[in-house]
Amino acid sequence: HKHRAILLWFTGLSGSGKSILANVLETKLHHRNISTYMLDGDNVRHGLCQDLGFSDHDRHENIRRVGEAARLMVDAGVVVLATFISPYHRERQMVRNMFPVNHFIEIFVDTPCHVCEQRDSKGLYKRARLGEIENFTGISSPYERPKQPDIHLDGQKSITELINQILRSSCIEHLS
Ligand code: GGZ
Repeated sequence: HKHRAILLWFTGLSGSGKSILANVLETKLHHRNISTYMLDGDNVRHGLCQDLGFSDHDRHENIRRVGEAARLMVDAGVVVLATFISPYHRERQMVRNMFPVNHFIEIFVDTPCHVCEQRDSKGLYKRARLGEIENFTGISSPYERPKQPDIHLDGQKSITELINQILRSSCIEHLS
């Protein structure tokens, strides 16, 4: 059974919930026999982008390479789930423009910075406050909120609720 191949682009702050949502969604897609691939900081910043840090210039290059890699995978028929902070409009637009209309789905995981900082699952916000991490998004580097995301999620709702919202949205419903 052939399904449509698209890129699901999760954007939001560190700790907003991008990874967990993409992981749970990926499992749901597998149950529908859809082949997927996850692109995230962990598998990309250690390889394809290991020469890049978190300056504006490096983030731009990070997102550009991820977009191009995703394009190859979508060409190959895979549904790609990408989870990157991608804090700037410009880069998100750049990736959108690499794809045909409706093949790039921007999913904004909208969790306020103070909530992410309270969660601080990796202790990064604390380190950023102490000045141990430079250019930390939300603390010492900006995050430009998407103005018209394809899917806008309230990151303070439960994972189950948010997954259902994603699955109900027309772009995902018509995948297979
Ligand atoms: C933001 C940083 C930084 C700085 C390290 N700013 O919670 P995490 O750990 O796993 O997610 C963050 C990840 C962000 O990488 P991205 O490739 O998604 O960023 S971007 O899209 O802007 O290129 C965080 C960790 O890397 N991290 N330093 N200064 N996040």
